[in-house]
Amino acid sequence: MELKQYIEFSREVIEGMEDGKAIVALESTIISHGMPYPQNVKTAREVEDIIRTEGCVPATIAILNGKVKIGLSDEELEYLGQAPNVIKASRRDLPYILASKKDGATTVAATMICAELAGISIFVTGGIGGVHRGAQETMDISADLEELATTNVAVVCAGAKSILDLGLTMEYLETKGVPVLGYKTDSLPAFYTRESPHSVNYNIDTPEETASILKAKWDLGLNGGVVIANPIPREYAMKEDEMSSIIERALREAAQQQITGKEVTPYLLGKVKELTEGKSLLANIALVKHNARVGAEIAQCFQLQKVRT
Ligand code: PSU
Ligand code: MN
Repeated sequence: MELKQYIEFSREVIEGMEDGKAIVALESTIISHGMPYPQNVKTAREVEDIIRTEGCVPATIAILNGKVKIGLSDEELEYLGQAPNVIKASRRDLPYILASKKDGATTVAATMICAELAGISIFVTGGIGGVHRGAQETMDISADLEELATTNVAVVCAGAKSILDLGLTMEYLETKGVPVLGYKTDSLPAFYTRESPHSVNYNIDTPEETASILKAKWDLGLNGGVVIANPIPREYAMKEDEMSSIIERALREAAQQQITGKEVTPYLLGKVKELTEGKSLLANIALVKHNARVGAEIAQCFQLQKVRT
């Protein structure tokens, strides 16, 4: 009863749930803080359509006027893509935004929380947050990792950007018991590139096998998420050395500007975009669409397995 006053489902999601369709959650920070307008709205719509074509129902999650929205209308998506005062919302921001009836774009962490509340198990995005380089001193570790440790939602992503310390991010996930599955890969993808020097825990080839792993984890009561790391399609992948010098420069400028807290990730993402002259945006769009296709296939299999038992 108490919970209901905070959450609103779109008609499409309600009908999808009634019809027993698989629902796929999508985040909104990527729309408001991750991509420029109008590409953000266009991409969000195309990603939703890919999920529909695969026979699932997309549920883009955001907070509008103090309500958690599970599924956005076209007008709401358009508003979110342009509105200047949308707060980047992670776990710690949710209570304030809901109570003060503001607008919030949910990060991976906050989207996982809302998806779990809505009964959605599969979530598609671009990249997760992680342990930042230099975290030994700054203690800058994304709340996404703690969420993966506790909340029962699988996140399909293209790994994490190497603005982060990918090695420490893997260590953190290991400590917290979060499986990192490579989707047809042994190497942890680094968002713009298909490979990194780090290995995933297991290389999984099919959506069926992925869904069985999720089911086994949650059947056993092993709470927490799973990272399903799906490399960027080959034709859109960027060159490793080009990317690493751009990322080094973005990190230097962030340090010079003394950027801290929740501003760090959006600042670095913006700098990388600027320094790659838009090439990174094309890569970003391509990988999210690819994740949507794979995520929808996994969601279908997971739904079938749930029904069978
Ligand atoms: N990494 C990306 N693109 C993104 C983000 C991260 O490559 O859009 C966003 C996601 O919403 C992620 C958030 O959950 O940034 C992490 O922010 P922070 O590091 O402040 O936790
Ligand atoms: Mn941070």
